[in-house]
Amino acid sequence: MNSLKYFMGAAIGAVALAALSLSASAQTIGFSQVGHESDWRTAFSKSMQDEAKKEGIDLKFSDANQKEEDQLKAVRSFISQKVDAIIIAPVVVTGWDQVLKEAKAANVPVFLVDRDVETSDKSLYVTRVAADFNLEGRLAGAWLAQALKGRGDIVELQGTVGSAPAIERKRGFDAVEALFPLIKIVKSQSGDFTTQGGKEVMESFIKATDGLKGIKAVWAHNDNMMLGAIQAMKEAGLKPGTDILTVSVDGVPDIFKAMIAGDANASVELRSDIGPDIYAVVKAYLAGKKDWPKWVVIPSDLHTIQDAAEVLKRKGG
Ligand code: GZL
Repeated sequence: MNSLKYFMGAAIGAVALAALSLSASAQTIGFSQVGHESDWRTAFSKSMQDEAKKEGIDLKFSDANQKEEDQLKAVRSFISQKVDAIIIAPVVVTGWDQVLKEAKAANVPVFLVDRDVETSDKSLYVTRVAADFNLEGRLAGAWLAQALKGRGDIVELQGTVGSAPAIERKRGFDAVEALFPLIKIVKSQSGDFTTQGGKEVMESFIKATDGLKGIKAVWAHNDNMMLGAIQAMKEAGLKPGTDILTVSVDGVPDIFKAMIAGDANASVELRSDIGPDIYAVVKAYLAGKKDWPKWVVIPSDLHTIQDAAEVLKRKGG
């Protein structure tokens, strides 16, 4: 009996010691980031890096410059370095099963953030901390439907082809516009979530429609493409924000400056300061809380000129 009691005591002591040492020692986390394609992305990266410093996390940060092959390389490197956890913001939804299986085989827990993957085996990752892109598309679609009073031709600047935000924002927006048969997307093309991409696509739209003739609004899957489109419209002598309404997503400081200047109308804010939310989930998991839902949702809400100045101030703009 005594030997059993001793054994149990020793076992409990060892587990407690291991848990204490895990929480006391700095965790090493590998983070595979999409890139630096937009103001939102760079703000999100800053949140992850600043918060890691604050919490004493040893963060191995990899910027893939929007290339999936570089993300896959980074994740395999994190596995070989035996990090405590891997965080991935996957640039596109496909092509992840194999590397996620390698992480699972190596007992390295994976957390998805921001974007999403398509996989039949959701046990390959612990959870996903991200906004609801479909809701963001619906919020943008609902605002525009009422602003257009239910009728008008619009053009669309899509995000990165094959990325979860581009797929789901389009789905959400289209679902709302389907309720308004007199609202029609007459041109739609990807600007890859960049300012330059949005500018170039808008320049081609202006050329193809003889100066956006008959176009009442622009819908862009993120603010940076909209900011590029606004540049192109103004260079063509058009009046975005008045003759041509604008709605986009991210809520970056420059879109609120454009609203205040009268060049933009609405943006659905996507929180970028989510480093603390993400590390709270990862640290709780590493400390023993294993039962996470497959999606921890970060709220998004729509802003217009009505609260542009207040939001810009909150963002330090
Ligand atoms: C959405 C995020 C998108 C942003 C863009 O969560 O993945 O990627 O809307 C960024 O600014 O490029």
